[in-house]
Amino acid sequence: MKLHHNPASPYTRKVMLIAHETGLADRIELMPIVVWEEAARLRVDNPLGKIPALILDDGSCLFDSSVICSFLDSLHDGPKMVPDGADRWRVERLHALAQGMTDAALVLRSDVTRELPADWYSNRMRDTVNSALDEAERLVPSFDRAVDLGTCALGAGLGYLDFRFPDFGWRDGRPALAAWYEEFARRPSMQATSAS
Ligand SMILES: N[C@@H](CCC(=O)N[C@@H](CS)C(=O)NCC(=O)O)C(=O)O
Repeated sequence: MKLHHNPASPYTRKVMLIAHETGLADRIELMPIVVWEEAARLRVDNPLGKIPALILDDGSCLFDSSVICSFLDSLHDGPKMVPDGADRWRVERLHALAQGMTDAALVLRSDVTRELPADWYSNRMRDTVNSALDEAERLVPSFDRAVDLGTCALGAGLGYLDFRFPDFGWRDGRPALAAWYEEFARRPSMQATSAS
């Protein structure tokens, strides 16, 4: 396994902490990257242009850090990093708290480093949305009419784009995704939860 990695990234560090604690660190080859300078190279593996991203032996790539940690936890026979039973929700809640705190600290950090041109960060985020949409367009044939956590997250995200960014034009050039969403948006769950 290979990990797009930078020691300054707290999410990457969390993954490597789990790898060490579960005895898997030796199986991971670290591939150093500076995300702000090498977004194009990173997006080949992770459409979101973020680290950590773990390349598996079959060439597929797992992201984000929570998914990678769950994957690593499935590979070993020692004590699980996310326990079963009632303790699971205590651990998951603490994880969510730590993630939220880290997410907020990263926003503070990007404010500190704002000698960047005014639109640099929002342009990068726009590229990330488009790159994720392109990947979703590619994945639509694999959905097979599934209703699961993945398709519900996608339905919610696309609905948000329509709600807050009606001129974004996310359907342009993405006919499969547009057709999938048109049908998914008719589900009673989508109708019952619409903000608009
Ligand atoms: N939710 C993601 C967050 C990953 C993340 O934001 N990583 C930062 C580095 S610490 C990054 O790659 N930022 C680049 C960007 O946001 O474009 C995870 O848990 O993996």
